[in-house]
Amino acid sequence: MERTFLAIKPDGVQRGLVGEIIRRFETKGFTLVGLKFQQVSRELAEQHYGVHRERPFFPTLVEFITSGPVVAMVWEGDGVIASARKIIGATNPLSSEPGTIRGDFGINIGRNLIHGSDAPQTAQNEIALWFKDEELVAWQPHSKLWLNE
Ligand code: DAT
Ligand code: MG
Repeated sequence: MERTFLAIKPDGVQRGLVGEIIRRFETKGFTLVGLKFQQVSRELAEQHYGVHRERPFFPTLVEFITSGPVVAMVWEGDGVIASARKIIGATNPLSSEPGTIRGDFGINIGRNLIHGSDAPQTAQNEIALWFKDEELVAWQPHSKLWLNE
């Protein structure tokens, strides 16, 4: 079953949007299989955003993601990687469609509330970076039969 890594960034936590953001993935029908609330180390932040290392915004990005606690999550479901990216919205909240998380709650690219893996390989790498195998829970949601034909 497909899995993706999502993280509510420090702005989402500080603005009291944790419940609202989690609700959107829950009510869509995806399954939560991993969840932790943590202060991110500089080392983890730099590894997570390693692909952006040479970009001018890299130092402020790392500064921001380590500035307060984040909610790290793994979600499961058919098509969850691409669907979660749609639910999250475009990178710059001013361009994100209303109805998306960034479109509904953000106005600045450096405060865009949530991270989501962008492809299967990235999802696999990010899940392994943030979670140990034993921190992920395989379970059968009772709603499964009512969500799938
Ligand atoms: P996304 O988070 O939509 O996958 P990304 O991977 O391109 O976007 O960039 C990672 C984060 O870096 C993004 O959520 C916000 C920040 N960022 C991206 N482009 C930026 C820019 N041009 N200026 C400032 N911050 C930027
Ligand atoms: Mg990205």
